Amino acid sequence: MVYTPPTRKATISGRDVLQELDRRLVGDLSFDGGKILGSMCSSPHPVASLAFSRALECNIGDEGLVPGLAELERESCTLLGSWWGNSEVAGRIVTGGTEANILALWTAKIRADSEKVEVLLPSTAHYSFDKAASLMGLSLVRIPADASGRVRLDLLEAAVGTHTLAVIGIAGTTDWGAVDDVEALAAIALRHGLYFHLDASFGGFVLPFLSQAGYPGGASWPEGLSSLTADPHKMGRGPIPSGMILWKDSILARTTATDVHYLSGGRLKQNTVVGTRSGAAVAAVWAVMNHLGTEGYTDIVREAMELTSFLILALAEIPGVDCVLPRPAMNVVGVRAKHMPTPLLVTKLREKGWALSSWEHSFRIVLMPHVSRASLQLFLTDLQEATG
Ligand code: 0PR
Repeated sequence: MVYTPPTRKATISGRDVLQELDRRLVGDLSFDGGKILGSMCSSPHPVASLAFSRALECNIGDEGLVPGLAELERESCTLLGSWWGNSEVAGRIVTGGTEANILALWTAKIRADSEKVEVLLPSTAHYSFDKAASLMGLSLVRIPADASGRVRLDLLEAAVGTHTLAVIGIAGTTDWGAVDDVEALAAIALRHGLYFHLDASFGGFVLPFLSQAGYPGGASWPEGLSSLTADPHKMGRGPIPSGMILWKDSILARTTATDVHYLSGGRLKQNTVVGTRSGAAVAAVWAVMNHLGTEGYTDIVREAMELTSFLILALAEIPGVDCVLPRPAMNVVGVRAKHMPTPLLVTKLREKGWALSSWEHSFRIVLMPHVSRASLQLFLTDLQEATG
C-alpha cells in the first residue's frame, strides 16, 4: 500500500494517536501470542521494562552527565565477566551481537599490522561478520563444521597463514545452537599469536548456568580469549536493543577509543561504534542481571532445557522429521523434513501461523522463555499433520 502523507499537519491528540498506533500494530505477532517459535529474542523481564522506562532520556554516550549509569554499565560487564570466570574484563552495553562483533574485529584490526586481513571463522558464523568484513576491508575464510555443528579444529589450524588476523568461535550457532570447543580455539590462537573472539551472542546468558541447572557444558574464559559477545536481548531477558561486548581487560578495551575533547570535561574516550547510546538499555540490563542473579538465570536455563528435552522426545514420535542434533548443547533445536524439502514444510507450517526461522537444510525452534509446553503441543499436532 502506498503511503500518502497528510497535507494538513494538524495536531492529533495523544490518545488518538496511541489508539491509531494500537490499530496499526494489531496484526503483528507478539511473544505472548504463542506462535513465535524461531526467534532468539523474548519479551523483556518486567523489571527490565520498568528500569528501561526510568532512564529513557539518558545518553550514556556522554558519560559525564550520567556517572551513576556509567557505573552500572561497568558493574554489569564485570558481573557477566565473573559468570564467565574473568572479573578483569572491561566492556560495553551495545545494541546487540552485530555491533559487538564489529567492535571485536575493529579491535583486532587496530592491534595487528596492516598486512593481516584474514579472519578464520566457522562456516556457521552469523552474517554480522560479513558486515564487519565489508566495513573494514577484511576477508573471511570460512572453515567447515563437523556433523555436530562445531568448527573443525584441524582445518582451522591448517588455514592459519601469514595474513591471518583473528579467529572466531561461536557459543550458540544461529541455526542449531552448537558450541565450538572454546579451550581448543584459545590454544590455537595462543600458539599463533592471533586475536580470538567468541561470539556467545546466544550462549552468553546460557552457558554459565548450564551445569548448575543439571546439564553438561559451561562457561570459562581461557587464556587466549580476547573478547566475547553476549546479548541480554536474547537469553538475558533484557530489552531490545541490548547486547554486550567484553574485552579481556581494560587495556584491550581502550583499543578502539576515540578522544572526545568537548564532552565530559574533555576526559571522554568513546570506544563504541555509535555516539549517543541508550542509557535505558543500560539501566534495564543492570536491573535484570541483579534481580535474577545466578539463581534466577539458572531457573530460566533449567526450564528452557527441560522444554528442549520434551521437544526432542516428541519429535522422535513424528516419522516425517528428524532432529539435526539428538542432544542439543542448548535450547535451540534444528529440525529437518525427511520426505519433502524442509522449506516446503516450513511454508506449510507458516500457513498455520507458526513463525519459524529456516534455512535450506533445517529450521530452528528456540525454546525461549515465552515458549510454553501448551503452544509446543499445538505446534506438534500441526507438524504431524503437515508431514503426514
Ligand atoms: N551472532 C549470533 C550467533 C547470532 O545468532 C546473532 C543473531 C548475532 C550474532 C547478531 O545479533 P543481533 O541481531 O543482536 O545484532 N541471531 C538472531 C538471528 O539472526 C537474531 C534474531 C533474533 C533474528 C530474533 C530474528 C529474531 O526474531 O537469527
